[in-house]
Amino acid sequence: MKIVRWVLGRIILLLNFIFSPRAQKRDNLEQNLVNQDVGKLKLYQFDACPFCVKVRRSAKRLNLPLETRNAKVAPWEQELINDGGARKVPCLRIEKENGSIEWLYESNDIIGYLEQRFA
Ligand SMILES: N[C@@H](CCC(=O)N[C@@H](CS)C(=O)NCC(=O)O)C(=O)O
Repeated sequence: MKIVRWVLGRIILLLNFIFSPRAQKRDNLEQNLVNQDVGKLKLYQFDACPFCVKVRRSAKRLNLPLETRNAKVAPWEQELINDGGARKVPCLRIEKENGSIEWLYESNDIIGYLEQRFA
């Protein structure tokens, strides 16, 4: 079962690489502002998780330099469990303007949030 999952994961990564989405274009000023905002977001994820790939594709389409954190390794795994509340990926850590942190689970909700904020 582990091997099947590993093989499927590699296939997903390969397809994602071959059919990489095209990034939305912005002028430099606008892109710099977006980059600044995206700096407050961190995506806790696994490389070959299909739900995480879906979110990363959305970030790429929206041209967001979204930092990813591998939730299989320290310290991100423990941070996700302790602060996010569950060892489930993808999860978006959102640092708000007042400094408070929101942990957003569910790939569709994360994509909805990114699109609503950056599309
Ligand atoms: N409905 C969720 C499904 C997420 C999900 O099932 N993620 C798996 C990885 S693909 C997970 O975090 N499993 C927990 C674990 O592996 O510990 C979504 O769309 O984000």
